Amino acid sequence: MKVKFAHISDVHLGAWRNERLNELGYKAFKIAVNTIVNEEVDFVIISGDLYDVSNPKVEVIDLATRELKKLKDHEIPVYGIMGSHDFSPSEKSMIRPLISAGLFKDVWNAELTEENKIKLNFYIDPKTKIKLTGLRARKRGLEIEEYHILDRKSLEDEKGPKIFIFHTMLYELKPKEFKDMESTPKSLLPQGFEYYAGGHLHKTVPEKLRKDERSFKIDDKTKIVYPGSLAPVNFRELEQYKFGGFCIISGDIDKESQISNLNVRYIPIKVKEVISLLIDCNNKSITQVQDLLKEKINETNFDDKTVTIRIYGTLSSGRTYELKTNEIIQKIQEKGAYEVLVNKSSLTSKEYTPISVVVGKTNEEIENTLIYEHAQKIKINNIDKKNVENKIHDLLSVIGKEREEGTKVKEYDKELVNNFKKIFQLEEE
Ligand SMILES: [Mn+2]
Repeated sequence: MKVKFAHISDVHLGAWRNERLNELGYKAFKIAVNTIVNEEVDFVIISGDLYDVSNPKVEVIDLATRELKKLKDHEIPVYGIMGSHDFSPSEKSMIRPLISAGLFKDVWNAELTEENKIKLNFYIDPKTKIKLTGLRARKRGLEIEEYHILDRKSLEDEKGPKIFIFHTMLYELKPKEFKDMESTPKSLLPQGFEYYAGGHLHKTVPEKLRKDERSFKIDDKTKIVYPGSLAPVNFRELEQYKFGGFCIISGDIDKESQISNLNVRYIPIKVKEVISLLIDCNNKSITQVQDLLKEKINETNFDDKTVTIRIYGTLSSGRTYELKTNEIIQKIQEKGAYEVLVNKSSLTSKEYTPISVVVGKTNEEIENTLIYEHAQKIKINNIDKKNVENKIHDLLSVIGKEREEGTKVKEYDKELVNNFKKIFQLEEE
């Protein structure tokens, strides 16, 4: 039997605060859907995080509904599970209306057995008779404990071609740069499935899918696939990956002998070219960095490109805020860039040396020491050091105050701003 299906993951529609960058994500999803229609696949798998939050804004829900409807009109069913981002413990995920409308089939169908094990039931694709099941994610990787009580035997005993959909990092496949990400060992997955459709990891794994070959024959060692995010969803992904994509799996499955001969192919989606500048500030003065930036901006072609600029290192003199992000963005936009993102999170200055953290004391004492040391290093006109110290304490206590039950967000915000004004003796103009 010939089969062909698409595997998408981590779309994160609406993940950016910046609408121009969200547009790129929407476009990537539209391109993916059009490609899938043209490829005439039997079905689509979405292994979690279609949405960036469980209750996205109307534009996002509208777009997802419209695009999934296209697939339905072409009689291409969509199977999936909820990811860590679009799952809601109170069942208030906006994936629900998609399920109700028959645009998305949630294959997570679990029951608790008498032995306190989780038994997963299969859904059979009407056309190919492939059996699908999966384990949805929960917030903060809480689903990991469920792998330990998974009734693997019933899953492994099930006859016929099977696909397992999951949204969890597997320890053995974890790339170095994600070493702190929670994961579960591969051995906790049920064995004997034809394909394991992974989600959660935003990097494409196996990595060779993004290299020149972009396609390989699946064997026992390579049948767990993470396509990675469909489009970059944060600064780091834009800078490192530049683009996202999804997978198309095709080949033969022999239903009787359960021998499969499948091929996986990566489809990159490049909506806009991404250009990334790295500005090393180590041992440079503010003026030197400004000159360097000017030179780089002058010599680079930004036409209709998405631009990321990472400014990092330790300035020999000057303050980090003297490199004005807004001005940099404006200059590059004037040269025709589509959108510009500047990251200064790893920029420091020698004028602002690190502070020693004293161990072995209470949190409060450590906090007091840190604030004292900071205050000694900050120069603000007309405010003496003791006063700076007090103001930091005041600010922290204001920020630390939680909104009380019953007060509106607006009132809370107003109160916060009022308190700031009091601390800095600012008057409304
Ligand atoms: Mn994700």
